[in-house]
Amino acid sequence: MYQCQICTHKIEPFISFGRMPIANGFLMPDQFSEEYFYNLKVGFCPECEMVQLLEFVDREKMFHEQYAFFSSTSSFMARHFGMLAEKVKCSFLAEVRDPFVVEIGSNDGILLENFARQNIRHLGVEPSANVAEAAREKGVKSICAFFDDDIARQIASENGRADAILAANVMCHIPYLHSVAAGIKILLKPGGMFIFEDPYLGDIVEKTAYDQIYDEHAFYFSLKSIHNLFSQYDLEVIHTESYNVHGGSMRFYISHKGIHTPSSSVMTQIDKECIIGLHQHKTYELFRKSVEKSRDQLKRLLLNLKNENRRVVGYAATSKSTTVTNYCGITPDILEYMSDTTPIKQGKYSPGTHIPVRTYEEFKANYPDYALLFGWNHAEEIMAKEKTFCDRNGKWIVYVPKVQIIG
Ligand code: JHZ
Ligand code: SAH
Repeated sequence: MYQCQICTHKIEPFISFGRMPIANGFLMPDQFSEEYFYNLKVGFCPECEMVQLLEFVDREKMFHEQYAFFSSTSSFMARHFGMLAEKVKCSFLAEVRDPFVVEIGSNDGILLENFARQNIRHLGVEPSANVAEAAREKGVKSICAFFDDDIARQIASENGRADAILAANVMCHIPYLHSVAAGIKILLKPGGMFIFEDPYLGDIVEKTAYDQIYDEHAFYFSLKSIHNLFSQYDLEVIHTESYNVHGGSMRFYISHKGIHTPSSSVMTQIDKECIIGLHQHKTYELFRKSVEKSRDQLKRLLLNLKNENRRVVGYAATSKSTTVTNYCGITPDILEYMSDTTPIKQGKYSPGTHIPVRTYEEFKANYPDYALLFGWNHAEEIMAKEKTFCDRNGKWIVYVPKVQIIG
């Protein structure tokens, strides 16, 4: 029996992907024999409505001094975070004397650099030492730590409380969310705002985006599940916004209870969640069926192309690709290599399936017949810069929201 991380109620499992390696655990051949695996399974809590992993990987195995994901690999994301920073400055810092901004999971400083550049007091809390160092090189103040209520207390006593606490694509990574919520309660000024965004459960379900499910993503948030958690700490969701980044994300604005009147977006979103059925187990059973169908179609397509002797390579060695390659059985005889712009991944092999990761230059120098778009969430950015690939008859294979060939 599995217990909910949030409310301890019994969880209803609904999908299992089998044995999985660490999504960002790109490795060298001498490490193949000691590769770590866990069981990737997801369940739904009928009590507090939180969708969550059933087995967790130790955080130190995922986030460390060799962390492979650098946020600044996407120029679209840099622009997205530039706009978030402007919004925070105009809406929440403009009236404050000497404001202070804290970011949880600040990575290479993609968001905080927008505050550092204007000498706004800021602090990033980032446990992966290599990306934290990259942020420091840009002038972003970063401490190397996992955020929790102890760190919150320490930051508040050393710097005072924060006017804004920001967190992008990190809240869903933290299994011990009670400690995080308690930390927010401690660190946030009475009139301050906690703003965070993560891939949205509604988008994952509606688009069959099963590759968002991997070790780092402990939770898949709905507004209802977020409301149920934070209301226990006298914190309330006062506004939500949807963005199309990372395949569909939800931004939550949270403040101390009773300070702001919630906007109409909150009730509208709760109603939408009821219509999609995010509160019902049967929605997740249907999701599982769609995932299995998607896997079978992708596998069949790739095997057909192999039989026709077509060259197929992966485009972007994303974390998400680890779920797809392992779950669908995509091996080096099917996929020649994966091209990626991140130096730390290049020359290594993909987790579990051991497909070589090569440079982007290699892709450009000798275009394949097909590119399997593992970075489908960046399709607009990627397709805009890969016009030559299409002009030379190259075709894209995408699998979200459905398996199809484009081009
Ligand atoms: P991208 C990571 O997921 C991990 P990933 C994490 N768990 C999460 O939630 C999100 O980020 C926020 C490559 N790339 O952004 C670079 C190209 O090669 O979808 C990166 O290796 N060419 C924290 O890994 C990878 O894609 C390109 O043109 O699924 C990043 O993939 C672009 C744009 C990217 O995140
Ligand atoms: N905010 C960036 C980075 C997301 S990657 C963006 O949206 O692109 C997630 C980051 O959170 C990683 O750099 C990881 O090291 C960090 N992280 C993981 N657990 C954390 C925790 N408990 N506290 C703070 N950061 C954490």
